[in-house]
Amino acid sequence: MESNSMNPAPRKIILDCDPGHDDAVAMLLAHGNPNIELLAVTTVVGNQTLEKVTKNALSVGTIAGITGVPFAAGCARPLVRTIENAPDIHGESGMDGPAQPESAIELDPRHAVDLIIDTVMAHEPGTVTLVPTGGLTNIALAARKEPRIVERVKEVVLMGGGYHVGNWSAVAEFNIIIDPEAAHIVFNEKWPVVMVGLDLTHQALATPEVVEKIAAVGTKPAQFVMELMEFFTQTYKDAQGFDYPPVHDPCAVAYVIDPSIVTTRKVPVDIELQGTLTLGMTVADFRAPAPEDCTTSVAVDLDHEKFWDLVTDALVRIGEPAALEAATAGAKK
Ligand SMILES: [Ca+2]
Repeated sequence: MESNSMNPAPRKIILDCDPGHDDAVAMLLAHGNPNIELLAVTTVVGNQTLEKVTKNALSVGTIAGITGVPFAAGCARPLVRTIENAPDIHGESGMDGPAQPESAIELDPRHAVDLIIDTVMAHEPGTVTLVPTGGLTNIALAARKEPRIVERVKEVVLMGGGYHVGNWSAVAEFNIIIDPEAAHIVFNEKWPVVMVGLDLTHQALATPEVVEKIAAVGTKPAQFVMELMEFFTQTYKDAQGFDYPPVHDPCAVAYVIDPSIVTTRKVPVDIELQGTLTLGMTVADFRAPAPEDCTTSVAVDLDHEKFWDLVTDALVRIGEPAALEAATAGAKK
């Protein structure tokens, strides 16, 4: 029933990310889609160190031409575990492949956790959606530091987990296993959680057809995405045997834009913290219909064509951002 044209007001989101090739696409989609109002971008250790992913986030913001949106750095390590990064997938910089422009964006002085809390508390209850596309450290700490955000947040639409599949272990996905205690906090709070996991994102493959469509946009941001996909294709082939890379993170943004693109199923989900083989598993209990008070649901099926059309459309709308021109000119001097 939902469609782009029927959405009356843009959905307000905070993107909490660890760019990251697919985080970059998520940010471009969020910025370029008229049904999303990007309130803040926050970063968290994950695909690379906090310092690197924060630098990458500012670069992507510059490439996208994002202005007037605060960017803040968050947690530099998980709550309990030691730091685990993913250079085999994202390279040494966390976003290897394309050249990065000088950042035209200045970092907000606040800690990401405080920016998340401030932003949620400053808006009407039920209007702000959190979209975490990295480990859940910042989100968990925000819920602990200011518990009132839990009932104010509209929903948490996160990329992470998988109910039938893992990628960092046989049964656990990277964003969850790098900080399982944080994930445990987020999944067990009373806010609605939509888990956009590997079951869904492994359907979001950047096929040659997709890359061709993006190339046809013909702008610098589109060229940037193509170069990201080129690198991502190679590492996903080498590290995980994929023919085409699954572009995980924008799937969560796409669900917020148009829920008809992603079908979901309500099911209790909890996080394994004790398992010797199953640490960080998102355990979904499908044995019976979900109880009335169940707050978690999982993404099941993706409309591949509509999804990539949204990404392409966002790039068309972004065009050639003036801020990028300025930053590129500055870098040449
Ligand atoms: Ca990510």
